Amino acid sequence: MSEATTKGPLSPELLAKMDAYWRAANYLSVGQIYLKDNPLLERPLTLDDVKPRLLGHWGTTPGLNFLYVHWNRLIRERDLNMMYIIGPGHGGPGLVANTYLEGSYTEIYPHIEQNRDGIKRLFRQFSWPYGIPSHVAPETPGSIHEGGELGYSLLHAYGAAFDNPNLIVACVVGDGEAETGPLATSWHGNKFLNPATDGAVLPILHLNGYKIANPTILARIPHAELEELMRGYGYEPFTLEGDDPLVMHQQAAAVFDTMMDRIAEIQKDAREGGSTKRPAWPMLIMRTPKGWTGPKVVDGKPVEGTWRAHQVPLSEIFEKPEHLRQLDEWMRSYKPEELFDEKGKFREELADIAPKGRLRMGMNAHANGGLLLKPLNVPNFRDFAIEIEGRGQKDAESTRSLGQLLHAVMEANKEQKNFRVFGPDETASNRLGDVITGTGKAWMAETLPVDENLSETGRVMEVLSEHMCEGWLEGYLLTGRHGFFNCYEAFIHIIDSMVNQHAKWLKVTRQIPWRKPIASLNYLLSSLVWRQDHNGFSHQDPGFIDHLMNKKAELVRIYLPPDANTLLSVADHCLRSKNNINLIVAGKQPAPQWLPIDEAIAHCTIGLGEWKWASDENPEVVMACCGDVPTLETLAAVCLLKAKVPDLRIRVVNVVDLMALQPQSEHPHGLPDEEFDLLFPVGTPVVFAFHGYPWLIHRLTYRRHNHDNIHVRGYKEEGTTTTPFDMCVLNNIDRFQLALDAIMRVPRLAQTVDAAQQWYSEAIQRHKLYVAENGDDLPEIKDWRWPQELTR
Ligand SMILES: Cc1ncc(C[n+]2csc(CCOP(=O)(O)OP(=O)(O)O)c2C)c(N)n1
Ligand SMILES: [Mg+2]
Repeated sequence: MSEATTKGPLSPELLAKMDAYWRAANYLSVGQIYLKDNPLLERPLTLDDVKPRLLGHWGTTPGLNFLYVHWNRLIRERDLNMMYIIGPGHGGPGLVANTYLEGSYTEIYPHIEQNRDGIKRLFRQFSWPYGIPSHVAPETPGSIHEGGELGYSLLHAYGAAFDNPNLIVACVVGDGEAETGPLATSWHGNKFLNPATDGAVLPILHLNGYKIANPTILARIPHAELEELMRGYGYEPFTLEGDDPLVMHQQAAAVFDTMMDRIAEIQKDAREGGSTKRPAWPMLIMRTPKGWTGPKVVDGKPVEGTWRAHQVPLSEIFEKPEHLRQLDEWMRSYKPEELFDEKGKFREELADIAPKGRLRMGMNAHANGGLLLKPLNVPNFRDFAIEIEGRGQKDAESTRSLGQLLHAVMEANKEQKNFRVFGPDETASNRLGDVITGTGKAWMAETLPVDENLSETGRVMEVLSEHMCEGWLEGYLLTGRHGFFNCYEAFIHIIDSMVNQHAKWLKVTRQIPWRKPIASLNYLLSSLVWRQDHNGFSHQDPGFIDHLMNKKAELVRIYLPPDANTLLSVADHCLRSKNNINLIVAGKQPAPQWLPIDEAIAHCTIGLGEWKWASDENPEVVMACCGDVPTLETLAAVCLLKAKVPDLRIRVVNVVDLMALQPQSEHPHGLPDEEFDLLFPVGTPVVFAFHGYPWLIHRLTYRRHNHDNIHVRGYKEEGTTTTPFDMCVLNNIDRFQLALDAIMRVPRLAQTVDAAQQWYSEAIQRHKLYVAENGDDLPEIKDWRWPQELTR
């Protein structure tokens, strides 16, 4: 060893062991991509040893492995509680290799033994049918992050660090990943992280220079500019650059010691010195070659240090003998005989430098959040119920009651600090303001006297980025806590893709016995399509319901409570549930209140049911509704019908739990067919007013016996800035339309259809003229109340 390589904090012995450890991780990573046999290279490689399909990503992996070895040293020397999140999750083989070397993999999967057979199985299972995925995944010990879809690593890291003061979350951000919108905004997590009460996030920008086929932006701006960028985000940037492994180990050890010391100082200042300043947390820019230590040149073209190293650098093993030879040479360059004994066991003296027990990153309990999950204390939601005196006589903002419940939940969990509310600047606008009082909103940036409720210990997380809210909440849930996300209905689509990934994670974890259930991901969508009084078309889109509906039935719950008491009951249920994605859609505008709390609870428990107080025996038509505005319009339509055809027998059915409409075979909440048939008798027409796109109701009910008689009205993409009732008219979900629909569907009223159509046209014309002239809805519409004499 030259003097240059021995200079640094690592003793020559430790340096040699760390380098050998890193070589072992690299060896096992390459082996996973290529080999199905001959795992220790005890004979020259032949084509029979090589997998028929070469799948996986080499390029990012050596850098990730390098960091793992260094985290191991820091954990051992400083007794750290550390998690590792890798943004380029396609570096999966690296994390599998490292958790194998530290022993956690074998503990969780005993068939992957610490010997030749075990390594062979480890190699074979990777990217193999029914084996393990090529990315980090729920199957990977120590991971809370899939990383197949790039962009969310730093958000997950911050989410994990909130309220975990003793945790350090090391997070690798790919330089390509850093170009994504969600990642680009995530650097701002440091404006919300409190060094006294939260853990630390240690971002590593992995500047290997390339993506799949292109250079990365951040690798091609002057280094000083990149450092300025990071300083501008409020970090203290450190740099590590080079490609000589031994020199790099020493330099890395030195820089990580400095960074860890900085973190310790920052935390001490805040925890003992009482500093409330926003610190400049350290971050690292790590400039190393893509595919470091891999083949330098293949077929005459440079590979190491270029984008060509991204996936499988030698991809024509079966076509080109030279590739097989190069693979053999590459794998032997790691000197496997020095790393594994004759039985294939990782050599004791090398294994010994890894942390032990729960300190191993593959065994960190935070990465299996369900292990740490404490039940949420949910106070009695009946305390916030609205008194109902006469159906629909009193208006209330339903979400305001929910805000009171959420505030009480905050208070009840103040000690255990495991509940946060997330929202993109809309928590107050969504009438959930009560949750902000008391605890305040998290904020570590500057404040001015004009600000309200900003606090470094705030527990409501508000930032105008749906990506940040979603990513933080996911990280918070995945590490064993509880949360609630409120958002405008139209803009929740921004995180469609993120919820997809979370749904995949939950689906897979349900099949993995060692992954314990985590708290559900809860959404409240408010500021709904029907009531965009000053925003209009841009703010109108109920399609997130359809989006979630595609996910695995066992995961997804969708609720449309029609009033405050049903909302409270639904929210209570969601806050207590596990491993689900719960979507609640509820309006924030003053609206009539229908059900006393006991009735609300009973109604929500079944998920749908007849509102007997508004219904007749032996119905000739069923007026069904789902959502608060459709419920109002339906009841108003019943009232119109009663005036026009006093002896018409009508049943009102309200649906809170959309999933109950499906057959039981499709969803665990599905109503049994016999009960469905009692509610919607075969042959009886159903006029169904739905909050969202109408086709969804057909999709959910197409197997029901009475499906041919279900006629749905819903949002059909007619949006604008207009009056609330005119929105209904534009989409044909208004009370006049629903009443006309009923008349047109009831056979004995066939003779009256022409007259009813005439009546409908006149009513709509009157409405249109009035709205155009007065800029507001007709008083008889606006002030309409359910007539008490119609209550049975
Ligand atoms: C959101 C998203 N877009 C595109 C891809 C396809 N993709 C997979 S890897 C990759 C390049 C990643 O580059 P980088 O983050 O620099 O990772 P590394 O160089 O460490 O492999 C791309 C574009 C993806 N996985 N996710
Ligand atoms: Mg890259």
